[in-house]
Amino acid sequence: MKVALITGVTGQDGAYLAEFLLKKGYEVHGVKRRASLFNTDRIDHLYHDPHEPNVKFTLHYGDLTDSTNLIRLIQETQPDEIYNLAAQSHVKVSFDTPEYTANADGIGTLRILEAVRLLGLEKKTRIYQASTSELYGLVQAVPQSETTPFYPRSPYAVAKLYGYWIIVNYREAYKMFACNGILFNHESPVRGETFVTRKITRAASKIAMGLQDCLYVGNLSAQRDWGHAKDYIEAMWLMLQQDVPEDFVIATGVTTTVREFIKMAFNELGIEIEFSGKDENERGVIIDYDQQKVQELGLNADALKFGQTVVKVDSKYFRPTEVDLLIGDASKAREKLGWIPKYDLQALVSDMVQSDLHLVKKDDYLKKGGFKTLNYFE
Ligand code: NDP
Ligand code: GDR
Repeated sequence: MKVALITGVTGQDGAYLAEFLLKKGYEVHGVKRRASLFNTDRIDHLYHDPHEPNVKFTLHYGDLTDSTNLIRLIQETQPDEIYNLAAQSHVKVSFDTPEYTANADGIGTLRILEAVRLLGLEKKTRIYQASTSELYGLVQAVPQSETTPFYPRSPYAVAKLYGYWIIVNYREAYKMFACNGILFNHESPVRGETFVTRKITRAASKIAMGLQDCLYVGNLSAQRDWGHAKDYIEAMWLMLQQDVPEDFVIATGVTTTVREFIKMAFNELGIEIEFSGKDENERGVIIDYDQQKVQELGLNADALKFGQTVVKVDSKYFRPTEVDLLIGDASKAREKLGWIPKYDLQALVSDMVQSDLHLVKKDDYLKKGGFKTLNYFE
């Protein structure tokens, strides 16, 4: 039985990957951070009481900023594969916490490589590094492939650039099996709520139920190559099953603006949005809705008014330096890994909106039934 260690197991990708590896028969160890509240929502369905027999999924406390912790965890678990997914992963937040981001995302990668080396596991342990399309930053060429030059545009991307190159360096210097997956944006119903896609699908669902008036966003013209996380975690695993360690771009090859994503999300709910105005004055307005669909989905028709502004721009969401256009060329992954995504953008939007609508309806139902979140301070 193969043993995998996943850092960032409580995050979007960590949760999907843990589930995927457990289904493949792996023994999976996950690293979670200590928090003052439970932070394991995404993996609770995989967790079993450690007192039960044959438990295959174990959680350990840890942090990428703590070398001795990482050395001990790797020594205890002796992993065949390490998936380094842990990171301060929010690009905008990295401008507020640049030093921490460099420590966790950049030096954290080095700590893992050094731990494996110190323990003499270079020949046994294969390492996957969560690299990113943010490395391309300021557009040099499109579509972006493994050979496109990097030009990072945020403290996050600069930290990940260090992570990328230290993986390449240790592979060349010490013959370690270490790979960079240069993954373009990938989303899902469990995407963090402050990333733009999830922010949009949650807000559209709330607006359609009459529980929110307006969605405030930043740069509507940014273009991203959005795929589904379920497809992307499979590519991570495939990279570590090859004979030779290499870096791969993982992307759909289709790019879309934030503006268009918003339209698609509302459309999934039968609501048509039109944008007008420029820059900070741009806004999205309801111009039509499909009454039959609204009824079928159980939305709040009284809350939907023609001409109602449901999207506004707030400059606080702009970044000091932006990445305008990402579109990936995953030909190498297709040819060498046989990787082909199953979800297209429409299927992704649909999956996310349906899931958020379900959650919003559940909350609404509980509220109407007189239940509210327990407030200890009341
Ligand atoms: P998430 O933000 O959902 O998850 C990040 C995980 O890292 C969480 O489990 C978080 O813990 C953990 N973490 C953060 N800081 C530390 C630390 N100092 N020590 C230990 N754990 C830490 O990210 P995703 O799942 O979306 O992404 C996974 C990885 O892939 C990240 O490295 C990200 O940068 C990278 N990436 C993501 C892409 C995407 O589109 N999703 C595209 C390309 C790369 P907690 O739950 O406690 O916050
Ligand atoms: P990104 O994802 O920065 O690409 O990083 P995010 O969803 O945060 O932003 C995508 C684009 O949307 C624009 N945008 C907004 N973004 C957010 N978060 N909130 C808004 O209100 C908003 N309005 C417009 C942004 O300016 C940007 O252009 C993600 C993360 O998962 C990284 O960890 C990963 O490396 C990259 O994807 C690939």
